[in-house]
Amino acid sequence: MAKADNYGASSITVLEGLEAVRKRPGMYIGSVSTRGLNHLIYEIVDNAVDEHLAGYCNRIRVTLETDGSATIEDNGRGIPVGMHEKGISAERLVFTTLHAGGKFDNGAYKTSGGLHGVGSSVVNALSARLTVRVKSDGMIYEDKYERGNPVVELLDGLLPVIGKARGTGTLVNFLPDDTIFDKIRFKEEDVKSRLHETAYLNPELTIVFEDRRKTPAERIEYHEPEGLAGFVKDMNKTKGAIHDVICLKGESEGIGVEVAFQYVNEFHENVFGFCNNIYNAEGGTHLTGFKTVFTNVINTYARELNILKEKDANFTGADVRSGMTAVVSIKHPDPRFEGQTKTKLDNQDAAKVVSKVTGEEIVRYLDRNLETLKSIIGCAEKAAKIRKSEEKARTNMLTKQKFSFDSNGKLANCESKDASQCEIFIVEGDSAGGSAKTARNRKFQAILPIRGKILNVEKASIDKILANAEIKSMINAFGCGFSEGYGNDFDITRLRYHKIIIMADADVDGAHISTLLLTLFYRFMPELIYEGHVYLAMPPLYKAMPSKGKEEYLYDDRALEKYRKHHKGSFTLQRYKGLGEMDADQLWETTLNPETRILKQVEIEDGRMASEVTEMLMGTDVPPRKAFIYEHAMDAQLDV
Ligand code: TTJ
Repeated sequence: MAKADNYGASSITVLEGLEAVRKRPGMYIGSVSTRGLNHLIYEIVDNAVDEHLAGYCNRIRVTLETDGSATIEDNGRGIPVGMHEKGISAERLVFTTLHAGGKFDNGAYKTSGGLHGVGSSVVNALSARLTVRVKSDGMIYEDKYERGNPVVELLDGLLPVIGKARGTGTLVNFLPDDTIFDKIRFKEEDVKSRLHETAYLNPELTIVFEDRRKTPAERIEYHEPEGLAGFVKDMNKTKGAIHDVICLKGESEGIGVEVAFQYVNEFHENVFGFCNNIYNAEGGTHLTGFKTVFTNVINTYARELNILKEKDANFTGADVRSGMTAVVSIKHPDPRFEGQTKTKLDNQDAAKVVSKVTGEEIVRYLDRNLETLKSIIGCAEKAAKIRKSEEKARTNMLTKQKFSFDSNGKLANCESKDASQCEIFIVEGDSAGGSAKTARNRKFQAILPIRGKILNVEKASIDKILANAEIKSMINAFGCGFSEGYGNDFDITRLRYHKIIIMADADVDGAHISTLLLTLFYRFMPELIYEGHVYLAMPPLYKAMPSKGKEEYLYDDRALEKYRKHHKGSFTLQRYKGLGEMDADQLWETTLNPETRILKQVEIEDGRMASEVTEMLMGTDVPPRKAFIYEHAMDAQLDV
C-alpha cells in the first residue's frame, strides 16, 4: 500500500523512534513472549481506563477477533483528530511518537506508570497493522498503520471521515507482528484475569470481554461495583472468611489510599499492592507502610486487652497477617519504581501516608467492632503458637542432622565455586540423572537427581516438608536456606548456582513435577524466581534426520509441522519419549550444552495469578488442573 506522502521532516524522526521499538521490543514491553504480547492489549486498555478516570467513559469492550487481532473500544471523548501544532493530526502524534508514561496529567491519575507504561505508539510499532476509529462530532474518522507507518492520506491535515456516528468514543484494532513475537495468539486466561482486576479497581467501569476465536464466542461482562471489597471477598470465596471485609479509605499529601482486607481460616498471608491501578508484583513502600502500622495496632490492642501479658513478646508481622487477604491501592501523582522487574513502589511518602491513613482508620473501625478485633488477634495467637513450636522443631532438626553440602549423596557437584558460572540441573528419575551426570560439563554443571513426585507443599505441614528427602537435598544443594511465613532464613547471596534448571520430560507427568517444584520455590524461596534464577529445560520432542543435510531437533508439534512444510526431500523422524531415552551425547546436545539447548526462564506474571494457579493446581479439583497443565506444557515459550 502507498505510504501517506504528506508528512514532513518531523514524522521521519517519528518513524525512527518506532524503528527503535521494533529493534529492541523487549526494552519497551519486557519480552516478546506471550506475556509481552498480552501487554499490547493492556497498553491500549490503560488509555481507555485513563479516560474513565478522567470521568468521561464507563464502558470498555475488549474483543479477541477471529483473525487473531484484538479490538479495544471505549465510549470516551475520542482521541482528538484535529490538526496538532506540527501540522499533523493529534491522533497521528499519539500513535507515532514515543512518550514517557506515568505522568500526572490534567489533575487526573494516569494508570500507566508501572512496568511498561509506554503507550499506544509502541503497540503500533509492534503491530503488522493497526486501525484507529474515532467517533466525535457526529462523524467516524479512521486512520490506519502498517508496522507503525501511516497508510492513510490526510486531507488538509485531517483524517478521512468514513461514516456518521452516534455518540463518541475510540476504537483501536491491531494485529501483532509475527516477525516480532514468538507467537501471536493472545492468552485469554491472562487477559481475562487482568481485565477482571481492572474492573475491581474501577468500580464504576464495565469491561466487556469477548473471545470470538471460540465457537460459540465467549462473552463476559466485568463490573464490580463493590470494588476492592469485592476483590478481597472473591479471592476468599472458597476459604472460609471469619469476618466481613474491612474497607478503609483516606487521603493525605495528595496521595489517595484505599485498603480492603479480610481474614480466613488459613495460615498464608496474601497482601497485594497497586499504585495508580497497576499491580506491584514486588510490593514496595505502600505495603511496608500498611504492614508496619497494622502490626503495631494489633500489638497495642493485644496488650490493652491483656491477651499479651507484660512478659510476652510482641506478635511478629507475619503472626499478625497470618490468614489475611488484603489489597492496598494507592493513587500517587509521581510514582517511582525499583526492583528486578521495576514493579516495586519506591516513594517514601507512600509509606508515611499509608501508615497514617490506615493507622487512623483501622483503630476507628476496630474500636467499634470488638468481635472482629478478637478474631484477628485469635489468628495472630494461633500463628505465634505454631511459629514457636516450629522454631523449636527446626532447631532440633538442624542440630540433629546438619545440612551439609558434601554429605549429599545424590548430588553430582560441579568443580567451579563461582556461583555466577554454575548451573544445577534438577533431574527427575535416576536413569535420566545418570545420563545427565555422564553428559554434563562437570566444570560448571551440577546434577541433582530427584525421585518420583516431590511432596505437594501446599498441603503438607512444614516439618513434613523439611523431612522430605528430595526437598532437603535441594535446599541443601542451593545453599541459601528457605523462608516460610514465620521465619526467614533465606539468604540469596549464598546461592551456589545462578541457574537452577528443572529438567523434566515434555509430557504431562513432567509438567506436574515442574509445577510441584515451582510451587516449592514460590512458597519457600520466591527470590529465586523473582531474581530470575529458575529455568525450565526444554528437551526436544523429535529429531528429524534428512537423507541430505543437517539433523534438526524439534521442540514441539508446531515445529514439526513447520519442518514438514518447509523441508524438501525425505527424512526420518525420531520421537523421544523421555529424557531417559536419550544417550549422553544427545542429552548434552539437546538439553545441557549452553550453545544448543533451549531454556525457558520462569517468570511470575504476578503474585495473585501465581497463587491462584498454585491453588488450582494443588487443590483437590482435578479436571481444571489437568487442563491447565496440558495447556501450559504445550505453551512453554522457547526463550533461547
Ligand atoms: C484527550 O483530551 C481530549 C479528550 O480526549 C482525550 C483522549 O485522548 N481520550 C481518549 C483516548 N479516550 N479514549 C482514548 C483511547 C482509547 C483507546 C481504546 C485507545 C487509545 C490509544 C486511546
